[in-house]
Amino acid sequence: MKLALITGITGQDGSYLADYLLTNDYEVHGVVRRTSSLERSRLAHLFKNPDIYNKRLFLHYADLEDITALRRIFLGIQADELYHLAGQSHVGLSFPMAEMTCDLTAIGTLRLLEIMRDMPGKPRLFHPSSSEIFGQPKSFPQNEDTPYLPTSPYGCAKAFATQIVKVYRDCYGLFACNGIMYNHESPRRGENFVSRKICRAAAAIKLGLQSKLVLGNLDAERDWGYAPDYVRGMWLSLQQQKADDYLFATGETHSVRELVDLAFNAMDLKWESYVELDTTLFRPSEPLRLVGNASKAKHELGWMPSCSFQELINLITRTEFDSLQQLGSERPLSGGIAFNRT
Ligand code: F7E
Repeated sequence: MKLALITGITGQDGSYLADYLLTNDYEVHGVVRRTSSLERSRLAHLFKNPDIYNKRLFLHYADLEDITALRRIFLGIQADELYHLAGQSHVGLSFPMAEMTCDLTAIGTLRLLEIMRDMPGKPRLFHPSSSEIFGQPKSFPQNEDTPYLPTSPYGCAKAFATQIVKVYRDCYGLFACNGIMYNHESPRRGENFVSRKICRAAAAIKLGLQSKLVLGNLDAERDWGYAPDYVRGMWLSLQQQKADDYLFATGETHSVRELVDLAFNAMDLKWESYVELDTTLFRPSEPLRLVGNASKAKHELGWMPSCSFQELINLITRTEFDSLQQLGSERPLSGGIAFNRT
């Protein structure tokens, strides 16, 4: 049985990756931050399974800044594969929280590489890079050779982390891969990312639980895919003979406005009646359009995206509708206008 260690296991990607690896007979260890809330809802289905939790799925407490705790966990587990998914992943919030973002995302990755260098049996490392490293690219679609021109603290931190992974691979022979991930969404996406925020609002408005949706830049264009596909790409990257970098994207671009239109259409609503713009939600700078060319991953890994943009937005909106209907109005909507300023 192979052993995998996942930092950021409670996030969207971490939870899908845990599902994927457990289905493929792995023993999975996750590193989690200590927080005052014990809610780890994306893993709830695994905790409930007596054949999985504390049998093939184990959680360990450590912060990314706590090198001693991390080193102890890494040495204790001696994983075959290490998926480093933890970090501050909200691009908008990286402007007010620039130092924290760079410390976790850039220096956090370097700290992990340093621990790996000293380990006797070195795991294979997957690092999720981001299309944000390209910022305002000069060529479309982007590929693995497109120069980095990040426009946010998050993009800068990811550019550093991506490059340092390559440096450690080349200098120290580590099996370390970057996956350049374009936006990938699902019903498990955090509520302050635009796909989930919009789909949740459309469902809540349909159910009479919310009256309006406040958004920032509707003209931004992104390449949006389905998160479980991207998690499969992470695993495939580590199954190759040689460590390399791969870009994961659908090759299609859509605007935030199109996303709004699809989500509200799925609920038979006209979005123009409910959406308000708020300039404070615009970022100081951001990529206008990003679209990726995943030919290398398709040819070398046999990777393919499985879900169209319309299917993805329908899936998230309908899942929101069902879960909000079940919850009724008992739970306050954190994705609603009162709380969500991102
Ligand atoms: O924004 C615009 C916003 O926050 C998408 C992360 O996973 O993908 C993600 O980063 C677009 C941007 O994702 C709102 O300005 C308009 O143009 O869902 P998002 P992101 O910033 O693209 C990349 C690849 C990553 O690596 C990141 O970790 O939507 N937008 N109005 C808004 N965005 C948000 N969040 N909220 C709004 O109200």
